[in-house]
Amino acid sequence: MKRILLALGLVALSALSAACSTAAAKPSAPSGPLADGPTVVAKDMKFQTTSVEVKADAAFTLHVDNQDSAPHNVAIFTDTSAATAVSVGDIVTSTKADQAVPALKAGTYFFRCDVHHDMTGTIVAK
Ligand SMILES: [Cu+2]
Repeated sequence: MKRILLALGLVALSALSAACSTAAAKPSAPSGPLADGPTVVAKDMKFQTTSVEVKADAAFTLHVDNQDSAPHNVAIFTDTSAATAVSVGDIVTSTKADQAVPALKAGTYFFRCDVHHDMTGTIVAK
């Protein structure tokens, strides 16, 4: 009987963790060397940097400089529908953070703050 309860508990636990992992759709960070990338400044509840250019097909470090006392992050998506994330940075307040972004194929990407969806910008990979 104890064994059955234990098995049921494990099933419940794995179902729970599966549910959690779908909720947090955070893509994994790239491994290997990263090129030094651009800096995105957040200030006065806006991205002061709304368009950045990066090298295509090369993982890079995005520097996020949040000068606000409000929490911001940079979440990068394949397009403005924000359906498919390619990199989701940690939400930070009044500090700088480095974000490891996987190699992007040539194209235009959309980014926004997950806390304030009206804070948006564009990353162009060339
Ligand atoms: Cu924000």
